[in-house]
Amino acid sequence: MSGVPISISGRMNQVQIVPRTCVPLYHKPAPRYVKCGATITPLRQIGSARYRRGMERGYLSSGDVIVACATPPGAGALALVRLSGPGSLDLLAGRFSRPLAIRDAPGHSVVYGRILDASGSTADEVTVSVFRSPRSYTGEDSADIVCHGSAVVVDAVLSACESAGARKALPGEFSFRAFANGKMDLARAEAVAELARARSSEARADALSRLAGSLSRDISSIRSAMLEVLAAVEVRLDYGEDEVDGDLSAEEGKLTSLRGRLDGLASSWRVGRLVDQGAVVAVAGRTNAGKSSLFNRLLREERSIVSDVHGTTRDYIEAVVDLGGVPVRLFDTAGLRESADPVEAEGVRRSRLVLEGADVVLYLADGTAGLAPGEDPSAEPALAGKTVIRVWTKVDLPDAKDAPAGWLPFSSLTGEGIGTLCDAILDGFGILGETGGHGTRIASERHRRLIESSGCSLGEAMEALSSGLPLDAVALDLREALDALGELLGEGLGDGILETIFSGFCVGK
Ligand SMILES: Nc1nc2c(ncn2[C@@H]2O[C@H](COP(=O)(O)OP(=O)(O)OP(=O)(O)O)[C@@H](O)[C@H]2O)c(=O)[nH]1
Ligand SMILES: [Mg+2]
Repeated sequence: MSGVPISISGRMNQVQIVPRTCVPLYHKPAPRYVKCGATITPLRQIGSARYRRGMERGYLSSGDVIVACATPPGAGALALVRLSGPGSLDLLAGRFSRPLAIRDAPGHSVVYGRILDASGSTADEVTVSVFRSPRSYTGEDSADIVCHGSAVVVDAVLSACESAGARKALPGEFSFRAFANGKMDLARAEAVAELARARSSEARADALSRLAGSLSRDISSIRSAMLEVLAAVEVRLDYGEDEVDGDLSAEEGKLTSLRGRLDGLASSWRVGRLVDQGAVVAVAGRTNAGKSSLFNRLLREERSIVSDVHGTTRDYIEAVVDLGGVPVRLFDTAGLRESADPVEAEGVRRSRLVLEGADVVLYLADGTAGLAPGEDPSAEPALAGKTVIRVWTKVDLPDAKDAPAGWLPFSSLTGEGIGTLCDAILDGFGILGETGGHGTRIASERHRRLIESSGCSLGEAMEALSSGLPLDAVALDLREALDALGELLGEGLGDGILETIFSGFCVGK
């Protein structure tokens, strides 16, 4: 191939190099194309071949040593300063009381000593975990320095490293390097950030599963199966349908099942997003219905003022609570009534805005007073189209009436009905029966968009196939479906998009 200009063919297979003259979209020499196209490129090749070049052009240059504190700012017993890059261990040795101990340390070993500043004075006593390329998080030589946890100590250790030539790492730059060096695909790198910000046990479990590769494996297996179908289509394109045995009905069946898998992943986003980012639950109802009492009961603290005076809560109050593993932003609101008092009326207006933005609304009615004439949550404009759970409160009181059908009996005083209420809320999120033993879930908007786009292209391929359109069109749709999945794993993305994704990570990750 020497002397022939080359290009990287479609995004489906990143490192497949073909003469530029062969590039036209669906007229490739079949035997070679099918053979190469049916192979999934190892991640290592994707990272090193393409993105290293991209990085050198971008603001995240890969040749230098980077340093950052990986633990949160503020006082703590210990802090972790992370150093990575070619030559990072030599650089550290130059600022260490026992330079040979660092230089000679094997990978995955711990060295004790002192970090020295530029003038040779001790910055801190530390332990250093030494990692050698490629067996490190970033794939480069790197060191995790555990120092004492005060901000001034961390600054002194950082300054010592910077004075030796390291530069401050950008947000997510360690993970970017891990991705660029083929240590993980983009979906797994994103899971690192999700894990770092996980706010509930469910979010942690989901992120851990994605970090372990559950999503990447699902996507890769869908992609392999799609490539097989594409190969079958391409063979017929190149040799003519008459010259190839059998028809494509088996492939049609495969596409239907792949579409189902993609739809399943896409629909897991609703719950995945709630688990990752939290859900909004608002408590609504007329004044004195028992809203603040229920709010406090769910929080297990006396947060909102409770009194028998109608209109006690005048503004909305927000708190975060873990409900069945889901982080929930819970809102107590002002009782819904017409008021001549401008302050209360403003509180009601704001509360209605909260209701409009809620994922689930608990609408409370005082079980002792019963429903007021004309009281009907489905007639409340702020609740239109909402998931509304009707709660019949104060059922511990002797004068409480029986809960009407569709209303959940509840007492903030005794806790009666709280289990059913929590289940109803989770059910409202679509989570009940999902927790525990669920398959892979996605939480990222980017993943949802790409999976939906892939499913959409696959649907078009199926339609083209069943309606007897030329196979060229089927192949084109299949490639688009494959491209979207490749993009999810980080293939074919420009520097700008990658930098945007990684800049959302914490510094030190
Ligand atoms: N026995 C009993 N009393 C309750 C219960 N829930 C609320 N109450 C009483 O009902 C009165 C009103 O309760 P709140 O929680 O302040 O009602 P609210 O809906 O927040 O009222 P506003 O803020 O005025 O809209 C208080 O005296 C509470 O102690 C309950 O489950 N059992
Ligand atoms: Mg209240």
